[in-house]
Amino acid sequence: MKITKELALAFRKELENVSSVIIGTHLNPDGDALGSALAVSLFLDGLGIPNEVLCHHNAPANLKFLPNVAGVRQKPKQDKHDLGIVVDLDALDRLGQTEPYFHECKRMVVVDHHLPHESPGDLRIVDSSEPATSLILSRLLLELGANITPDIATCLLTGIVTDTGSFRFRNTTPDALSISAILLEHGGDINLISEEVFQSKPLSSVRLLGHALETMRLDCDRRLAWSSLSNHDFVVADALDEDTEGVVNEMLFITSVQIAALIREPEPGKIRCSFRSRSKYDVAVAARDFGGGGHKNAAGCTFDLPLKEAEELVVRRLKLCLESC
Ligand SMILES: [Mn+2]
Repeated sequence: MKITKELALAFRKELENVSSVIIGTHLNPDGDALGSALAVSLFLDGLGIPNEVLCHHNAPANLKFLPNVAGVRQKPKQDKHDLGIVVDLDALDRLGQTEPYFHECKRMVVVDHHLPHESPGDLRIVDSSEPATSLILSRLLLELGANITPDIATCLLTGIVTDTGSFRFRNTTPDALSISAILLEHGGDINLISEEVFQSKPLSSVRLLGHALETMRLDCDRRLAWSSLSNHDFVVADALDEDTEGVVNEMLFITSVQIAALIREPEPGKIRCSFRSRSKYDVAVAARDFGGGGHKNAAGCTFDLPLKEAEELVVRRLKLCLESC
């Protein structure tokens, strides 16, 4: 999305005369969610505008390196805020427990790259064809002539690198690379990001991956792969849900596999599903059927059902996805 002068000025206008800002992002935050939120926070710090980053969940272990991440809170320190800036989501319930604080704000700005869903916000800087919210924000800050510090550059670069799967996913645009180059020039630490995000895994995560692959099921001429992890599996591996990050991709890497799913019960009774697909297959449609969402090739949903039942529903639906192409 081209950030026009008008759009950048509209954003700057939202910041005029505000005495405090809260910044929010989605449940189970990923690199783009936290990278974007922290970049906005650091940018506002630079302007001397008091602000707080709120998130329902704590940062996962592999994002604990992000500048200022320790300051992310579940509840604001202060009561009233003039402006809410929400990044990387398009349905306010994805803010989880932090949602009410944003409703209390006089104005709301949304910066996002998901398919418009509820379309909240007084000012919306949204383009679903962009690979990462951090990329949209990078352009916005560049258009504003903002002082992009090394910390801001690292936050934004983290969002682009994680949402493009290190520039391997199909959403990797020329701009994803050229803006990343600019962020490197501003001191973005790509070595730190690579090491922390992709090359440090807790043992629990590797053990769980092993179990998931060992028990993986295949169907439809090996074009569909899935695995289910019970709560017992999590307990045995001493693992958290964040330890399943990347497991579903491993299944999609199999040559014959077109759609992969990971169905798991990280907490008793709480089922979470992640879907991944190769280019032409749209798993976001399947996720939306179950009240979830996401992107065409990466989506997810949750269930309040026994694991086995959720698995049956998911497998049946994904088979339809395969047949539809
Ligand atoms: Mn994102």
